[in-house]
Amino acid sequence: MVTRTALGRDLAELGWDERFAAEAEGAPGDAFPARVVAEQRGAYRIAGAGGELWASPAGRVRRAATGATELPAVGDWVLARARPEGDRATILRVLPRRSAFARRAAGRDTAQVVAANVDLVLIVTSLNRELNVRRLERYLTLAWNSGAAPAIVLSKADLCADPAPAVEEVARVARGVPLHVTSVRDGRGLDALRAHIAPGRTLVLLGSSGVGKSTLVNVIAGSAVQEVGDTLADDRGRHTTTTRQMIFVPGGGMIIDTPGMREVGLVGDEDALARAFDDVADVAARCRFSDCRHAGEPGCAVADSLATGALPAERWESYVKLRQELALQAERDDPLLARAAKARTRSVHRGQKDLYRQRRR
Ligand SMILES: Nc1nc2c(ncn2[C@@H]2O[C@H](COP(=O)(O)OP(=O)(O)OP(=O)(O)O)[C@@H](O)[C@H]2O)c(=O)[nH]1
Ligand SMILES: [Mg+2]
Ligand SMILES: [Zn+2]
Repeated sequence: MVTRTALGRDLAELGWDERFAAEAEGAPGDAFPARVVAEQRGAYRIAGAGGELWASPAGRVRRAATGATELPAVGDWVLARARPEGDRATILRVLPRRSAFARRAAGRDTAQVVAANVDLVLIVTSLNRELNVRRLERYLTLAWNSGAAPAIVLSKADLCADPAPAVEEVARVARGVPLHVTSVRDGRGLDALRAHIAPGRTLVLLGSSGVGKSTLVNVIAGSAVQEVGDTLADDRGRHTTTTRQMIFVPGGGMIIDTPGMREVGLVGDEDALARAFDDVADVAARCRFSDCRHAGEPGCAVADSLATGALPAERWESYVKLRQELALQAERDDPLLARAAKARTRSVHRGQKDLYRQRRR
């Protein structure tokens, strides 16, 4: 396997390590590892030891993918082979991901990987628009589900007279998650953000359109690599960035800039939810019955905490809503679960029919 050429970008700089190398073992001799740095309508820009080139997945890779999440995504490590033409490559295999931020795309039922093999998920929300903690809870659930650590950026602090109340509100729904208040106008919080960047490390910036993701990328990269929205369009969601793209920070480190998200559809499991709602999980753990459904059982700590206000009602309702959404999705995604659910309904119907029959007799 080719791991370095004369043109070479050090693979370790791109995030390659022994674990990926072990996954790549047994690859054909002419295959080389590369990282997906951009995606445009099914074509992938990959960066490897020999530089960058465009690549497309082998037919076999496309056919084997049972869903969109199995196709390459920005941040993925792939094994590729140069085509005879030389300037293009074929993706032979996507190496197992260490982390993946996925969500359900707008208007679609299927999950989509937004960024793969990231170390830190930076959720950006601006301080001059109405802060939406419910939306933030969704992002945090997805972030915990990704396998990467989350951090929150409250941007445009210069447009907010007093960020303190917002910071407090956010801290309540994001216990223990690093929180950065930033402004590119007065430079606030930027050094703390830069501290997350290191050679071989990958960050992804996520959030609504217009919150200043690309602006932060430019400031951190030290040059205008990404186009940003004009000031008039400020916060109106112009969707300036249209593709996901990995940017190399001079001195080492990578940032994936993403288009503003319209919808943050949930993907994940109970574990991710329990981490995003660790306060709720803590309370529920104190219920008398370990299988408490928090629906009027005696000794229910949730009911007690709601009564005293220790657990805010909105927080609990949000948790219940997201849990239902996840359960519904899990049923949709898992044919076995779906069949079980259908069988359940059928047996209920059958039971009802039997009941009617008995009554008629
Ligand atoms: N006042 C102020 N404006 C900012 C700040 N950061 C970004 N902006 C402005 O916000 C607008 C949108 O910034 P972008 O960086 O394009 O936002 P984005 O999140 O990348 O948006 P999409 O690419 O559409 O998802 C631009 O006019 C920026 O100049 C900030 O810290 N303070
Ligand atoms: Mg942008
Ligand atoms: Zn309970």
